[in-house]
Amino acid sequence: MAQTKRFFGGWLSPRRSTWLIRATGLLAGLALVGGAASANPTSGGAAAEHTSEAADLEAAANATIAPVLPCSALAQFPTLETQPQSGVPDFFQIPGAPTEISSAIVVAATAQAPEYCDVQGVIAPQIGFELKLPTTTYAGRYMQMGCGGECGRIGSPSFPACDLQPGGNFAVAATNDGHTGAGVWAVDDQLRVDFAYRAVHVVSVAAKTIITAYYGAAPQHSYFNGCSEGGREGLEEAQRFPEDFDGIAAGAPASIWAPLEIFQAWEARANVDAQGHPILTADKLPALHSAVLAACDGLDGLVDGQINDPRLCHFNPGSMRCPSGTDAPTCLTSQQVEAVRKIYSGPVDAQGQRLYPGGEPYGSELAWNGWMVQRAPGAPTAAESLATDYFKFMGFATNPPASYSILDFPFTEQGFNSTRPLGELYDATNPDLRAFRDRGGKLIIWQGWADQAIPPTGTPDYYEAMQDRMGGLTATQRFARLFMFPTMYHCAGGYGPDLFDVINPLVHWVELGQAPEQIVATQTSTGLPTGTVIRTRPVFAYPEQAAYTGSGSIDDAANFVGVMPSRPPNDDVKWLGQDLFKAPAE
Ligand SMILES: [Ca+2]
Repeated sequence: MAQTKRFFGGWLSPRRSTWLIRATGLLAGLALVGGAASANPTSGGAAAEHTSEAADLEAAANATIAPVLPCSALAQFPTLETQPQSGVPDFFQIPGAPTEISSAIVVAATAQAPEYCDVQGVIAPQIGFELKLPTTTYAGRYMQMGCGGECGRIGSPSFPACDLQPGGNFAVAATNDGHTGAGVWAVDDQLRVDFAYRAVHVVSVAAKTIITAYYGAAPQHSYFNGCSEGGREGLEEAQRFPEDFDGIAAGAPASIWAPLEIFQAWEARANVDAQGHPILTADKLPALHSAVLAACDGLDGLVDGQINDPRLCHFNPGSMRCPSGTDAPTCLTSQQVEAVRKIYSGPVDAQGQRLYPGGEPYGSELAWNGWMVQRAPGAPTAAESLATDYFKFMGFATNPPASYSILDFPFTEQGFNSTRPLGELYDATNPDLRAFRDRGGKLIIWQGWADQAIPPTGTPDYYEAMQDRMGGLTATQRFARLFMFPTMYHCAGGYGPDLFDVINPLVHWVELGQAPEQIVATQTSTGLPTGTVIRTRPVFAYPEQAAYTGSGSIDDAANFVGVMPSRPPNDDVKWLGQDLFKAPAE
């Protein structure tokens, strides 16, 4: 049993076998049910001992774990001084995570979700969460979903597919990070801490306790999956609470949080004239994007409508300048040329020192609509809203006056340093992941090279710091891998292949020991998985690059191979916050 064994097209690690032994041991007592067990009832009971080992493995792999409690037994209302039901622990006594469960009801199966016990609760002081516990299809795995923006709402967690649990489902949870709405909540110091890192941690603690009570056993494997703010949460977990999750997928992490708000303020300011009017308008973006592609597509060695590494591009917006006294959607006014330069540059002070490790990446132009370019006249942009909320309510120990606006933020070294004290709370930039690595944790970081919301250059910059701290690229890749998707915008969408799955690679890595070498991204006619496939393209573990073999369609991933650059890329960006990528006390 301790040997690695092939089954279901995959490989079992000794660790996985341990799970199987434990799961098989539960067969009689906990009524394991599932696809294989249903098809062959004898494999679902004590007779499993008499089947061949392969059949045993197959049955256990497909097995699901049934609850040992009715769903409604999980509800607890400490405020009403009701005692927990018999056999249910008092969730209010969870160390560091006093929990009230206000609702626990069974929700019927739909086309998108299995039947599940819907648990809604609060962890003190006011961390809201929802935990969905499959009633008949739970397969022993827990997955916690990340949030977006500054959170403030519980995004109803969905049930992701995973080929190691055919017919089975994760228990899934999500949290509002301890507050509702935007901005004003952050006047409370405890709520700042809960948002920064505590909420995700205590929800994982409470969820595992509830799972243990409901199914009679703790989850065998725990995962975290998030993008943007959720990517930051994933890195916070790996850095601060390495025991919480076995596998973490951190997409487009907003991990250099405080400086990122300076970036947002800069982008918003870059596109407003002295009278407060927008400079660059949405009608200019298609021509700008086309001009950038024409200038930079081929720099990666293949003219395919993709800029594989925008750092190679040096597009001059002045090349699009309209003839004097004219204006058209196909050209930029002189004022627009200057605004576009600032947008690509990202925040700098008067001496040219960077206040963030990057600006808008070349290729991202079409996604600027709504970000720092107004979707409609007078509509607030995302960059302005995020930066305003942050500097008014979250960014300083003492909030500025109510009249404060991003026009008041000085793009100076002093201005940068003024964000440091609270940045220590929110930033997830510690490269020392030894504790996470040593307990067997696996980390997939990913981002789009055309991310309009978080400049993608900051992510390889952090990954390089991680390599420096963790013993180099090879040693780091044993537990943490980075995937950069060339044409992808922020967390979703893009001007090329932007659909991919990160769950299966993560689960396979954690449970089967299969480190992901590549992730194939797909582009479809509609941008949805149901559309007609236009292109597939592999993305290799950074810094390996996809290279065309020279024959066959460039729209078929099969015609690309991974090539390591002859020299390792230098991902260090010179900027004022380089010291943030050091472990505390280093
Ligand atoms: Ca190209």
